[in-house]
Amino acid sequence: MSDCIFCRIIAGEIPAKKVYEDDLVLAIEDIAPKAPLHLLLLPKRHFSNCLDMADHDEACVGHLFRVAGQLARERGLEQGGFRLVQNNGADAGQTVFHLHVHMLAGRDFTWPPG
Ligand code: DGP
Repeated sequence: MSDCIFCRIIAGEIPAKKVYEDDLVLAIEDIAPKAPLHLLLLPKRHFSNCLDMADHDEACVGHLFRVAGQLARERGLEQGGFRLVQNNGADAGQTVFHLHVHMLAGRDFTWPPG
C-alpha cells in the first residue's frame, strides 16, 4: 500500500469528492478549501513535484492544464477568473508530495501570493 495520500485517493482506498477523472488525471475537491471553489488536479502517475518530473510526464501535465480550463469553463469562471497554484517543496508550502495543481476561485486574490 502506498504511503502517498493522493495515490491512495487515486486508487480508491481513501474517499474524496471527485469532480473529473480520465486515464491521466483526477480532480477532487480540496479537503480544507481556501476559497469558495478549491479543486486539486492530480496526475495519476506519482511524482513529487516539478523537480521530479520525467520526460513522459510532460504530456500529462499539459493535459492537466487543459482539464483545468475545461473545469473552469464548466463553472463559468471565464469572466471572474481563477488561480492555479502549484507548490514545490516544504518551504513553498507543499504538504503533499504528489504533484498537484490547486484551482481556486470565488473570492478576490492578492498579488504576490503570501
Ligand atoms: P499543498 O500544500 O500544495 O501540498 O496542498 C495539499 C492540499 O491537499 C491541501 O490544500 C489539503 C489537501 N489535502 C490533504 N489531504 C487531503 C485529503 O485526504 N483529501 C483531500 N481531498 N484533500 C487533501
